[in-house]
Amino acid sequence: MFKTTIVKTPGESFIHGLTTSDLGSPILEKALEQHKAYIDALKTCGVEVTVLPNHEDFPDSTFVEDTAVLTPEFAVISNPGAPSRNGEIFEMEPIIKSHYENIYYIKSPGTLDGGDILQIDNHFYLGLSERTNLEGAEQLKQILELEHYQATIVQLEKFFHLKTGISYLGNRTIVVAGEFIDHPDFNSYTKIIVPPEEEYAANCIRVNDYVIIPAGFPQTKQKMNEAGFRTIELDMSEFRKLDGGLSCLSLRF
Ligand code: CIR
Repeated sequence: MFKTTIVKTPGESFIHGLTTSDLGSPILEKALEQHKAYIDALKTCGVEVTVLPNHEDFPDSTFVEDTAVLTPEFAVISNPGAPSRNGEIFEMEPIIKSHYENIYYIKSPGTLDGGDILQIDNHFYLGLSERTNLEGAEQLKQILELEHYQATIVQLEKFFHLKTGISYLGNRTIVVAGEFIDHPDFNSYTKIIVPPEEEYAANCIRVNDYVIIPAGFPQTKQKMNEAGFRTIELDMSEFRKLDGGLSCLSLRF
């Protein structure tokens, strides 16, 4: 069960955030509405939501997930791999300190984005991506093993972040797309397979009794519902334009 979440309002500079997509510039007003709906959905799931104000120096800082890895016992402040995002951790650190006593740090030359870290029960999967390097992943692996978790490092082929292509729903069930559908590291789980045309729906979040999914992906939604998961759909169009998904917009613990 999650009790608490942290989100951060997009600022005016949000429209200049990093992207690899060709979906056009986000519309700020729409992004703000979608962000409000996201907060409402989290509240429906029964969690407290701490809303941090926008910070104009950091266009991507609404994607708070990348700044930390949180567990019930300890927090790890990440070291985001994009230079324009690295300073986001300094604003997040005091907030995390207000919730945790046991805090670790990923240190340079290690880099790590929270979007590359997937927890499945007591096992973490650490993606190596454009943002998370081997040094960063190995630092986190050591921390996790010290804290009695298991950790597996996974090399990404095409996905932006690990969680762009895989999510954990609970009950040993994962949602997988693209390179993760037949990936040997994930073969022991029950899989909900996302078809190529719905790939964006592979990033979804289980929050207590619900799975929050992006709107507009009916096949994936149906498969989740048939597997017994209750879904809440949210329009994510403006965050998608900046390579952002549902998990990126919150820290959950
Ligand atoms: C970036 O390039 O860093 C942002 N535009 C998107 C970050 C998405 N975060 C995530 O998947 N955890």
